[in-house]
Amino acid sequence: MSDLGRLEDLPADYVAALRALNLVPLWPSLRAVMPAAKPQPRTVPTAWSYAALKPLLLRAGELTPIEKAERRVLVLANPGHTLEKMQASSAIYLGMQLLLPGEWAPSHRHTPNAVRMVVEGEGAWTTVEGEKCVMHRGDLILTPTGLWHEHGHDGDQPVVWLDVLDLPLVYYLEASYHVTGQRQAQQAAHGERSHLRAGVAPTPVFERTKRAYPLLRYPWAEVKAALSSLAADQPDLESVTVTYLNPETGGDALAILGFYALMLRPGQTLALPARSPASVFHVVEGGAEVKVAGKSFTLAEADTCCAPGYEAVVLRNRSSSAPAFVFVADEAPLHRKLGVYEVRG
Ligand code: 1HN
Repeated sequence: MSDLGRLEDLPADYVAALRALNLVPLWPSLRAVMPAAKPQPRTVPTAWSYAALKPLLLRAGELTPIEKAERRVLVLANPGHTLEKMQASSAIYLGMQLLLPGEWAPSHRHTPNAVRMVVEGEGAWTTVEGEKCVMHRGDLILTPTGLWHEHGHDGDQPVVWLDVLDLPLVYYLEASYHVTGQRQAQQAAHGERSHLRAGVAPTPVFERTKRAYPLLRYPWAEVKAALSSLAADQPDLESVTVTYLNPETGGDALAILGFYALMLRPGQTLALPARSPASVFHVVEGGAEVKVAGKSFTLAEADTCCAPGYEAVVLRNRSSSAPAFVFVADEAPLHRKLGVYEVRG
């Protein structure tokens, strides 16, 4: 590969004349915007210990009332992007949110898509377009783009959940904004009652408009049961993984980020191929070791880490007697839609 001309090789008056007309020569920057063979991601492998962050999150509960925070969140920021950018990867935002008993995080809607993975505590709920979604540990609750949502808490202990949003991407697109609203009236209809039976889905014949997101709450008990059955039915299956789907379209639950749950059998080591999307791993039950790009993280229950794209990831169950369950988020739906999705052996 030939060396390309540098900016310093050009006469200063020429560069100044270009700049005055808002013009830039491509060749000095061509290799930076399109590196050879593989991107050079800013995203660095990073892990966040729940035990370490929890006291700081609880302290936020003392320091800042919910009225002053709206959403009381500590952002899991990737230092490779600089902390101020508040991103875990180029498209993924992660945050740990605290809601205390009796608190209410007011209704709003916004363009970024969000999901919540419940980490700890009972008694909280999220209302999405009037549908009350109770929050138990491990449940996944969607708040898709444009839908009203608010959080409340009728229990007596702090509740913490992991927020995963496509905020960095939507912000980059200059498409990020929110609208605040009134407290929602809660309706009886529940997508999870009618949409959670695998194999059949409600089929509107006369309805002109379908809800784009018919299922908003994916209870952990159901997901865990699916993984456990899959593992028992297929003893030789290496990757015991399920995808959170839209039950009416069969497509990904949300348009930009993908969500999955995987089970590591006792003692199992699972080598995932290098794929173009960045990904996030959050331990729901058990303990796991994650190796990526020369880094190794020992994760306990409720710990979270992120991995850049284009790197192989090795997951290992730290227990030889119990399965481990891991929630995964990645940028695969986005990469597929853009045509840049790759798996590299
Ligand atoms: C948001 O609306 C929530 O509704 C949580 O709980 C985190 C981070 C950035 C922008 C909006 C929520 C958020 C957020």
